[in-house]
Amino acid sequence: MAKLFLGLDSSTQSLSAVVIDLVARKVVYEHSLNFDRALPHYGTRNGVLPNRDPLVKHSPPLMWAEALDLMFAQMKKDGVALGEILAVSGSGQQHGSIYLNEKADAALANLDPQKPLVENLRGVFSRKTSPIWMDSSTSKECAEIRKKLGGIKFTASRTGSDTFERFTGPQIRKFSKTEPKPYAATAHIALVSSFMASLLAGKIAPIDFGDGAGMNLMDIRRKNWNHDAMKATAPGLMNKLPLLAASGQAVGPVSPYFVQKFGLNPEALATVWTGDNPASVIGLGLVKPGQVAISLGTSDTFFGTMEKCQTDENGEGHVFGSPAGGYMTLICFKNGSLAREKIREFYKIPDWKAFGGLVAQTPPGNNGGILLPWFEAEIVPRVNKPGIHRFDLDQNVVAANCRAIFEAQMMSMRLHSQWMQVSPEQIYATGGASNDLALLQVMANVMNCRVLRIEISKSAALGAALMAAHGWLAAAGKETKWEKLTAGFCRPVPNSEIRPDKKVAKIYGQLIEKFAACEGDALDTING
Ligand code: XUL
Repeated sequence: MAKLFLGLDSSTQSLSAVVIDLVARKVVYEHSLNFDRALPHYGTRNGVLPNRDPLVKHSPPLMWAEALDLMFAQMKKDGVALGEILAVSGSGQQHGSIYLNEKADAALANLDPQKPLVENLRGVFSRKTSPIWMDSSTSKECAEIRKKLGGIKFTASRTGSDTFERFTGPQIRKFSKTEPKPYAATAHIALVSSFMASLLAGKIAPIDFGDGAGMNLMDIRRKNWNHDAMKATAPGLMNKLPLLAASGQAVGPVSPYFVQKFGLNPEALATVWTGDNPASVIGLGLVKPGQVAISLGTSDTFFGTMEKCQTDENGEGHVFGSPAGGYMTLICFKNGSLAREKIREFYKIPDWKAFGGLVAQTPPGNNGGILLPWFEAEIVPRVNKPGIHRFDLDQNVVAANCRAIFEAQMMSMRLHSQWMQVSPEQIYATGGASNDLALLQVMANVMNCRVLRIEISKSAALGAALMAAHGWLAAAGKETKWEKLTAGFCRPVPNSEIRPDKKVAKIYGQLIEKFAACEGDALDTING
């Protein structure tokens, strides 16, 4: 008999669902619903409400609730055996916050299946819109909280990250300062993940240790709310935050709303959700300390798992709780594909194959030539003034500049992930540019470890389905090892392994010092 688990991912632009069968060890259903197209009456663009201030990015929480109704209706229509689903979990875009008033508890407990969720939720919000992770309007609040917590190093070592504009704490502070009355009327603050979990559970759901770490409010080591951080953020915050719990942990049976309306099993478990990045870590199978994935997208991101909590004293990288226990890191390099494409365009190179051919014409290490490709303000390292910096590199030598961008990006990843004190055994490469073999070979050589490609389109929703299975097994008293649970679901692309060339790796082992010095010089010049 099948054992079905549902994972949902409420991201910026869409809601996705993945159903897995744990017995057959495969994905049996997947579907995505794009907010702009499926719910045009909210007027969002790419999931975000237009705003005159380019720094302000909000979304309507009712849209996310309505999408949940639509998704269940679609699954029912598609013949998904909803009555056989044993547990539901999920993930949400990180950092976004929802503000509920004192009517929320009763509304959640009495969701009426005769009415849509949107009607059931009328009047429960103390703030109509939700600031999301793309919002960067809280620089002032970031500085205020950081100062009260004792600077970058202390903020990072207590909460897992320095303060960042998109993090929930600075967002809550701005709301409490600019709209004190609606803030005072707020009985519960939820993250996107815990809001969606609350709808499914029919009660306020906990925030998990993964998404909770994206708030600048959770003590990253003790995994409880940090009093100093709450005090530095806003008055009376303790009473507005829900409990913290492990992702996948059972909250209770699903709300009768979903049973009566869509035929979900009344015994199906609603569980604690997490953030999309922590869920992706599970979906990609990074469940053992030392496992690392690099996603090569518009921005490049470095995900890694760690057993012990190490924080970045420079405050560039983030530490979140991992749903598999222990910790994970997320380091985001903004000038990823964006910068690679700029170089390709600048030198008028027709395609990536030709680009790889040019890289091959130059020796690894580029005869010491270094390029710092900060086409856009960079997150890691922190660079506020965009600019391209060249060291021992002639702008007119095309091939050397092509190699230089690949080498710079990989050396930057190596340099800025050292604080984790994790030497990866292997790296999973994912994202759009991960089919570029020339780039992956540079990655293997710079990181001095094997690189394997992995292609999972809905890694967060898959991770959430696996979290649901883990939570259900735990509730039944059957603790299961994550490695066993994820095996078979997350497999690298066959024959995709790229091994490092030991001689070349040695060259990078030396060049990294020069790279770090060049970066230091460039930052000194920028910062005056
Ligand atoms: C992570 C972050 C984004 C969102 C995207 O810190 O801000 O990756 O989670 O959904």
